Amino acid sequence: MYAVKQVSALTGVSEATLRVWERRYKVVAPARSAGGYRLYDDDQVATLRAMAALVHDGVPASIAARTIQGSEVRGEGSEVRAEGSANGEGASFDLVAAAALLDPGLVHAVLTDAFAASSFDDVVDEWLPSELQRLGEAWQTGRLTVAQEHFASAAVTRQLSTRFEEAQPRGGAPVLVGLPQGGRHEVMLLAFAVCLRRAGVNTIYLGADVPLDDWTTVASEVGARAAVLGVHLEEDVVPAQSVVDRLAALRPPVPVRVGGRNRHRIAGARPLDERVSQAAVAMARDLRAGAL
Ligand code: B12
Repeated sequence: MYAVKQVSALTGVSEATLRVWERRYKVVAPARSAGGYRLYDDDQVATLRAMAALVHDGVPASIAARTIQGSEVRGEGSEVRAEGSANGEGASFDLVAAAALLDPGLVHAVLTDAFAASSFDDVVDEWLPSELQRLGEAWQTGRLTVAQEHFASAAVTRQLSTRFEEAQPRGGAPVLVGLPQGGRHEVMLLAFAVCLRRAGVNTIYLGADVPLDDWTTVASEVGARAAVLGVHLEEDVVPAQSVVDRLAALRPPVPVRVGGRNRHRIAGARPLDERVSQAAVAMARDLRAGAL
């Protein structure tokens, strides 16, 4: 049997936290010595080690507790929702916790619950950017691996792609939406493409890392009405500027609008609103009014 001090050394968890896990989450129920001190057996130490590993990976303690107790966390977005708010961790539908668990059912449930709880516009303007930022922080601070981040952003992309397909394709000269060569941050751009299609615009989504020459080729082939580029990183500025310049040199010229953090650094292209749904509605309005 081990005293609490020894268990703390074996698990790397402070004595105070061990007591909280016992009281609040009932992960273990240590025996007591004659003097009333806690005594843990090998199984209990193993349980606490497993819990510590999950928490270290960024899983909220309450979810970690239920996971190791084998309760029904998997596939239940409502569990994550309850935990998110109980922990005061901000997001009600916790994408980061789902990513940490690498559980396809759970991440799907988190996303479908988030989309079911609010309008599509609110999800893409408020919830999604804040969750992506949390995902980025967890990744940057080592609480999530690159694989866990990829797992979550791929799931988000799948959800958005489905909604893009569901939105009714329209006629008329199309608007091209994509990232410049080298650019790979496509989640919000895809969200914008969904909003633009929903706003009644014939939208061709080209996706990430589109080579420079392809922009002009495609624009000429389809008779593009306009183009939208995402400009996220510093490194995206020069390739994005080249696309804008090339499309401006076509006859007739193809006007470009830009979104993303570095959008203000592009000359000759109007920056879009930060919120993708607002940006799409405004662009659709301008297209209808011939003001583009
Ligand atoms: C997911 C992700 C990835 C995924 C992208 C997958 C995909 N399919 O999109 C992958 C793994 C590919 C990736 C790669 C990299 N990433 Co990354 N990534 C992220 C993460 C977690 C989310 C990105 C995202 O979608 N953000 C969307 C929102 C949250 O970002 P935002 O700038 O605030 O955007 C706002 C508005 O501008 C607007 N918006 C955004 N886009 C658009 C588009 C339109 C049209 C409109 C209207 C509005 C709009 O919406 C937001 C709401 O306000 C961020 C974290 C973060 N804080 O963003 C890191 C982050 C952007 N990545 C980062 C880095 C460093 C990289 C890499 C260089 C890592 C590497 N060493 O390989 C590469 C670069 C890839 C490349 N060449 O582009 C850094 C960037 C730091 C910096 N210099 O600014 C971040 C901030 C993470 C971090 N904290 O370090 N990444």
